[in-house]
Amino acid sequence: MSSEQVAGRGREKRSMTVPAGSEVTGPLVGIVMGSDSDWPTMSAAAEALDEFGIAYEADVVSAHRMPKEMIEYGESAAERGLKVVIAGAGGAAHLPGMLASVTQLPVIGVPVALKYLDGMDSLLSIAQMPAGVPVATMAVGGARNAGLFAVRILATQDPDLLVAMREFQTQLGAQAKAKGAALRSSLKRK
Ligand code: RP5
Repeated sequence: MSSEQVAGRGREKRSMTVPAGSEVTGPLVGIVMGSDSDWPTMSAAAEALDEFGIAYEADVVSAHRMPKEMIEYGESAAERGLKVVIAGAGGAAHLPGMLASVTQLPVIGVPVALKYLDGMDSLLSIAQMPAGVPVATMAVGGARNAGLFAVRILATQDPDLLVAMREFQTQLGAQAKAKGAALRSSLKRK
């Protein structure tokens, strides 16, 4: 996957206000990953952001293979207008923690499962951060929740987004209740 900027679909794209007071549009969330091989997992974060009309950018920023660019990405993220960074990596997954060390933005880490160890290596590499440098670590492969968590962070400053999240949660509850009803009715038929 090449460097790309993807605007939110489905809802009107959300904009941000830069310090000078002028209204500009740009990505609010940066989705980065150690390799394009992480994208099949990480694309679920992008899909969740799309559902809420959140503009995002997505790129490969490898902590080990392109460390200088990785530091530059983290250092410039806030001034470029990003509000949240979602970082996914597999194996010795140092990308989320290293980004958290050079940005003041919230970093959400997604452990990507590789061929061996079922993603436990990725999970521990991302979760076991030293005090003072937090990373909000999702479940192994939990990129959809990373996207939804980013929406929740943005919703603290956006009443419309808060309403949209409430609607989403209501729908989620309705779907769960429908599953229960379907299960109960299938048991009655026996
Ligand atoms: C990690 O190494 C990446 O995040 C990816 O999960 C893994 C494998 O990368 P490739 O060899 O597929 O490029 O840094």
